[in-house]
Amino acid sequence: MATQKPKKPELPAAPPGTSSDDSMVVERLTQRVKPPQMYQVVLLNDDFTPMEFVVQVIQEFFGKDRETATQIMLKIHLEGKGICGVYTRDVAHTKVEQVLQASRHAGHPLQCLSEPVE
Ligand code: TYC
Repeated sequence: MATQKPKKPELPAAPPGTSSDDSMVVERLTQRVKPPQMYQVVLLNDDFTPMEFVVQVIQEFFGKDRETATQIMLKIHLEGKGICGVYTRDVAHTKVEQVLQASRHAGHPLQCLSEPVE
């Protein structure tokens, strides 16, 4: 008599989302992510930093053209503070550090901060 291959016992079909053996079942879930919290970078007015320096800072670090930079600088001068740009947290933090370093290097007391957008 020929040797017979042992037969695997038949298992009932596993219900959807489960597995009848040890393999892993990965369900495809629709991933919904919230947009990141954004941060606005704000410059504060002071009585000492030259207007021209502020305009150059806004152009260099916030990518504004000269006219827009001048408008933002004048708003800060008249109202006490103004938003120069809105970024994700780490980018906003880096902008603040860059502005503060450039200001200290030039010997100006210009203040810059970032805060979460509502
Ligand atoms: N008030 C400054 C002046 O009269 C100009 C200035 C504008 C300073 C904006 C800071 O964030 C600032 N020279």
